Amino acid sequence: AYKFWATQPVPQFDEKPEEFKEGPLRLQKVEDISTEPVPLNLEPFRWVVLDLTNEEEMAEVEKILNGHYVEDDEAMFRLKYSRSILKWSLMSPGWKKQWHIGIRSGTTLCAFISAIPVEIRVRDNVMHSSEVNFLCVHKKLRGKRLAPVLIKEITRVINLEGIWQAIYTGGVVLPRPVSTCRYYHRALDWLKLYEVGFSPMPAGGKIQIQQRKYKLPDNTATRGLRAMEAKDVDGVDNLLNRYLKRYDLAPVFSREEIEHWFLNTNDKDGEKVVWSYVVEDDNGKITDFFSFFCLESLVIKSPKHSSIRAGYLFYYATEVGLTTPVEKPALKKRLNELMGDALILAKRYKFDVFNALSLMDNALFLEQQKFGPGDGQLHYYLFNYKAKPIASGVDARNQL
Ligand code: YNC
Ligand code: MG
Repeated sequence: AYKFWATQPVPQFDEKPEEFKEGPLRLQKVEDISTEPVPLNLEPFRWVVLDLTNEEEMAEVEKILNGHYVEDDEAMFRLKYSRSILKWSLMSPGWKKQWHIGIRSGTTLCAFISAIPVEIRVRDNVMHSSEVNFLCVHKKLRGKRLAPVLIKEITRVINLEGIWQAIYTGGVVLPRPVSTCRYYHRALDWLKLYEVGFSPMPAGGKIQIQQRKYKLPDNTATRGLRAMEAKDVDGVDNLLNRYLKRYDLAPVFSREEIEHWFLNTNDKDGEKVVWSYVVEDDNGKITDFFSFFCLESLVIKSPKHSSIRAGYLFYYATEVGLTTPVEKPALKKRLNELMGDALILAKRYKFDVFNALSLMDNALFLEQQKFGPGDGQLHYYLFNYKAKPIASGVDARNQL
């Protein structure tokens, strides 16, 4: 049934995961990779590399994504990317211009795909890899098999850098997820979410009762909690990379990446996209860390509200998870303290909803913090790497 994906180096559905021998599916050499773009054979389309340091070209990417990117099943909401969040997610350390690929018809950008370099660990194997995102085809050009061509072209330019693996996610089922997560949502402004049709009224419910259910204190409670600053980069680097070792599939962050993903000071004139907090103990040691980013959704049809401001839980870490053996009740207590404070901060910064996936140790706090399951699932995929199913871990950047 998967005409294109059946030809790609990914595990297929008729294989038995218990028998998977973990590792790459296809071995190639850079000298065997074509230096010519994949043929488009489709008039009037042509390939373009987008220069995102050029504000006009960035505006074109913004335009196609904001008009044609991911919507919910009922087409009520569509992800809405600010200039700042696009810079943050597409121009991370080591980014390459040639990994920002478009298809133009005349002067119009009508399709896009991108990748960034990342270091990914699958169990014990750390790989220089790529993260593919923002695959988008103009609504009027759907179903014309442009997606496979875009995927083949990004594969080619990634391969030219001597990189053979990729991680990517999607709401659609393809051969073959290595992990599957569910989205959870925690209302911060319940009334607004109700008015735009995101949150239903429970049977026999009342507005005031719902609002009371989601009410939060004004102030955070964790002693020593404060916003992360430049001086905390080493402390966070150390803590987070140790914490991520708890999981079977996780990124390995360089110091530069810690700065980029959690402080994002490169985009000085831009709007704030990421909020990061640390807990410093009496000896000046960073013992805990959490972060969330802002991604708006356009409300396609509501007379009253034009967008929803969503906070997405990003990475976190706590020393409490690093004692051996890990005491689950202690970790559960600590994560609930930290996430309770994250919600208070998100509310303070005017977020309407706080989202988290069922990844990392999130199961320990989702229910207690009044998150509810959404309809959306997020499937994680590895390209050219066969791995047995992975229950925990995974890369939180893939919510972007
Ligand atoms: C998808 N999301 O199954 P088969 S996520 C991958 N990811 O192939 P056509 C997808 N493949 O079944 P359309 C996919 N969606 O025949 C569909 N496909 O094997 C497959 N939506 O192509 C599909 N963005 O061009 C089928 O489909 C083939 O015109 C059909 O275009 C699809 O960014 C799409 O949801 C998604 O803009 C572009 O619907 C379009 O419908 C669209 O006829 C709204 O394509 C936005 C949206 C996707 C968000 C994302 C991650 C993408 C990962 C791509 C795979 C990367 C692999 C690694 C490469 C590097 C390797 C190295 C090293
Ligand atoms: Mg198409």
